[in-house]
Amino acid sequence: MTYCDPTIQCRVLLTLFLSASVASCHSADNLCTSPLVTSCHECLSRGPQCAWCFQEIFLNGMSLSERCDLAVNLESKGCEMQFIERPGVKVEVNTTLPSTQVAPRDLLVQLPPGGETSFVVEVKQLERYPVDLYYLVDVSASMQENLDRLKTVGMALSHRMRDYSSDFRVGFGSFVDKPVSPYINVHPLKIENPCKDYEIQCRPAHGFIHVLPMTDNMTEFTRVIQQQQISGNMDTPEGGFDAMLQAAVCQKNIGWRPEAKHLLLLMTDQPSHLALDSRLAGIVVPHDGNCHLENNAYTKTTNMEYPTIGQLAEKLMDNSIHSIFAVEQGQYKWYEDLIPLLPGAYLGRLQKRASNLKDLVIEAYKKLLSNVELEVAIQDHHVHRFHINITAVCPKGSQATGINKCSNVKPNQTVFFNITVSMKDCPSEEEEILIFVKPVGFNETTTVRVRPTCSCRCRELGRCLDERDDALCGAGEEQDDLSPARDCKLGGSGPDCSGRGVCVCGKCVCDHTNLGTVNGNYCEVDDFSCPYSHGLLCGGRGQCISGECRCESGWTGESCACPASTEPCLSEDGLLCSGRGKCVCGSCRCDDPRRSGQFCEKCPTCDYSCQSHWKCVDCHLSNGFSKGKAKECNRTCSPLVDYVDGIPDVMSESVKQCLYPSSDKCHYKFQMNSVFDSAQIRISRYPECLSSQQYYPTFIGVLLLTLLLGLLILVVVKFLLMRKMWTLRESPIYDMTNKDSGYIPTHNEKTITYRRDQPLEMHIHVHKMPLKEVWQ
Ligand SMILES: *[C@@H]1O[C@H](CO)[C@@H](O)[C@H](O)[C@H]1NC(C)=O
Ligand SMILES: *[C@@H]1O[C@H](CO)[C@@H](O)[C@H](O)[C@H]1NC(C)=O
Ligand SMILES: *[C@@H]1O[C@H](CO)[C@@H](O)[C@H](O)[C@H]1NC(C)=O
Ligand SMILES: *[C@@H]1O[C@H](CO)[C@@H](O)[C@H](O)[C@H]1NC(C)=O
Ligand SMILES: *[C@@H]1O[C@H](CO)[C@@H](O)[C@H](O)[C@H]1NC(C)=O
Ligand SMILES: *[C@@H]1O[C@H](CO)[C@@H](O)[C@H](O)[C@H]1NC(C)=O
Ligand SMILES: CC(=O)N[C@H]1CO[C@H](CO)[C@@H](O)[C@@H]1O
Repeated sequence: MTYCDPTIQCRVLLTLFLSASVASCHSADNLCTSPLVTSCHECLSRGPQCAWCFQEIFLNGMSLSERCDLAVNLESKGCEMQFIERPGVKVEVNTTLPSTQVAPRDLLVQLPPGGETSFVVEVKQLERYPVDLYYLVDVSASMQENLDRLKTVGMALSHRMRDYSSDFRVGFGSFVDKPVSPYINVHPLKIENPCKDYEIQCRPAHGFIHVLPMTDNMTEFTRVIQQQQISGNMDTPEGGFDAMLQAAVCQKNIGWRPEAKHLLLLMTDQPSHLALDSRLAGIVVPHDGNCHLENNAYTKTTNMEYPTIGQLAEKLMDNSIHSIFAVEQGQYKWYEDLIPLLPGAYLGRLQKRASNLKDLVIEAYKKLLSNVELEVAIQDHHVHRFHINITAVCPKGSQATGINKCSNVKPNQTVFFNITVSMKDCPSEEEEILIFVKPVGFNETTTVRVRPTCSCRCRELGRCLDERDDALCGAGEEQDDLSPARDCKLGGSGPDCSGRGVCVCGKCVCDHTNLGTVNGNYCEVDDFSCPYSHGLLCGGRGQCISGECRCESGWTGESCACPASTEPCLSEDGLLCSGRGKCVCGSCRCDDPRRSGQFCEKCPTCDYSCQSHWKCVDCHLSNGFSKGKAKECNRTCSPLVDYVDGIPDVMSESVKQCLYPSSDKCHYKFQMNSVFDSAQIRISRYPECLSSQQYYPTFIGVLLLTLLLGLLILVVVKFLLMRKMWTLRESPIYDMTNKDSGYIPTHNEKTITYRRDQPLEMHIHVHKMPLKEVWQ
């Protein structure tokens, strides 16, 4: 009969479609990356697609949030596979449990928050089942006729059922109502015999009495029915639900067989009391849903409320019970409204004197078996956490009635249910959450054990939640390193991680800022807070540590822009900046602000007269042109002088030729570059002197020449004056009348008297110019 032999792996038949729907999302809408994510737990909570890298050396020093990303991104960023905490959806099927009709029986589902998974549950209705039918009969006075009918119907039904069932058993129980006011008349005599008014002997009212456990001995069944007596009560509704619940949950007493189809037939001509009706009788304790039978009588009937419909439905489900309501016309409507609330229930119209009872049961059984319906139950306080979508895939010839039900399913046909489970959020505690997938009326259930994957193997960097996972956490030898003694303070003081990160297990995990990246063991290194040079942080020649450039060797300065060596400042003469300046940051800073040039060698505004260098030349001369002693000459000239054997005549504006007269007869030639004055003073080693033989003749020559020239001028002047005198005598124009023309006073005498307090006489003698003299 079984279609899935437990010894054979049921997997073959078990078409399980797993579709782990891990949304592939692209970086544009990547939920995982957020600076707010600082732990694996937070990361996984962001969505099923998020993964966490717990590799310790991953992106060393990077912000923690970098560890949360899509798994593919983490991998491309360099996180090794085994260090990626990926919540992934996993479905494991436990094939160890035998199953005849429902497969799989046991599923383990790993779900991350927000994750979703689908699986398929197969349900197959067998051809023939053992059947347990329990007659639950309302024995209030009005039911007398029905009860009489039952005495005869038992045997006949048993015969009819052989066509449908391999093994048919029946049981019997009776009910009236809670035996308290106002449901019954509490007059002592009426309690004893509620039918006293009708002069009939009937038995006291009762909540529920279990009369006959399941049996296949129809003789016995008939015997018991015949013994049944009518009872009585006062109000119209009866305590049917109270009795149903007990009949459902008291599995042992009733004798329900696990392998059988359970049919609970309720025969009544009245509606049933509902939970809160019991308050009329002052009963306020809610029904606890448990079996309370003692000596086959329901003991809590006067203490506990009627069950709610939900409670009843749940208990019927749990105990795989199909309920059949055989009610009379008058109450049909009332029960019709109730049926949709009770899974696997059948409502049939009971005719007068229960004449159709046999057919009704057969009809109900056939109908109930042809319906395959799935119900899902989630552990109480987790209901809100899950969303479950069921889609029934009905076999040929059947109809889907609702999403979770197929009707008209024939024996041997299989119904597939595609079940999608999604978990919205994580439970506060690590626990396995049970979801029961139960086909109505079947003795088999699928247990889905949901294991929320909300926490990580490694909760934090390098620290394992579970010691067994040490290897996975990649921290085997690092464990000691993570002792609390190790701190995150640079140099043992100051804020943790330089105030730019968080200390996790003694290791800094640096913040992520928009300015740039922060890293280093103490988050002390960054790429933005140091001086720049040539557009590069620390000139590209150093590390930025705690806001200061730490330069590569050979470089110095705030932004590592300065060569550490003074070599660039060495002028040709081997001195720093020609001895006229200091070497600052690889270039010369001249002492004399007028100076310039790479080595302070230029000085266009300095004094360049030849004389200004005489002192210098003199110094060199007095040192005898010795290179060693030249340095003793003053700075102003000592290093700048070059001694040459002879000064060539250079015709250049920048070169000045000078003489230094060392004595009367000798001079030293020197040459000075007016732009590059310093190094370019070149002094001729040898003086140029005039010898005495050469000197005197020249001198006398010049002297004689001067005398001769003077005489010549005198002669010429005399001659010109004589000519003038001649011309004056002959000219009438210059007739001086009475005056002696030969007399021209040679002096003019004037006496000028200035009037003052003490008159002072001044005599000014002005030589009179002789008239005849030529004045030029
Ligand atoms: C399968 O289910 C049985 C019974 O529930 C259980 O004992 C067993 O450990 C499960 N096996 C696996 C692999 O989950
Ligand atoms: C069936 O029940 C009757 C009376 O209750 C009894 O006499 C008979 O032995 C029973 N049959 C079996 C097979 O138990
Ligand atoms: C369920 O019912 C079937 C058919 O009657 C039976 O073979 C199987 O053993 C039952 N399963 C359980 C768990 O009782
Ligand atoms: C349930 O699944 C069906 C079919 O896959 C789909 O049409 C429907 O929208 C789903 N309902 C919900 C609430 O997800
Ligand atoms: C149902 O399946 C069983 C076993 O596989 C087979 O013996 C039986 O004939 C089938 N019944 C129908 C109606 O197909
Ligand atoms: C089950 O339902 C899910 C979601 O509606 C769907 O993705 C999947 O393909 C379905 N599986 C089958 C076997 O129909
Ligand atoms: C030769 C010469 O010029 N010597 C001078 C060098 O400079 C010092 C002071 O700087 C003077 O005292 C020397 O007279």
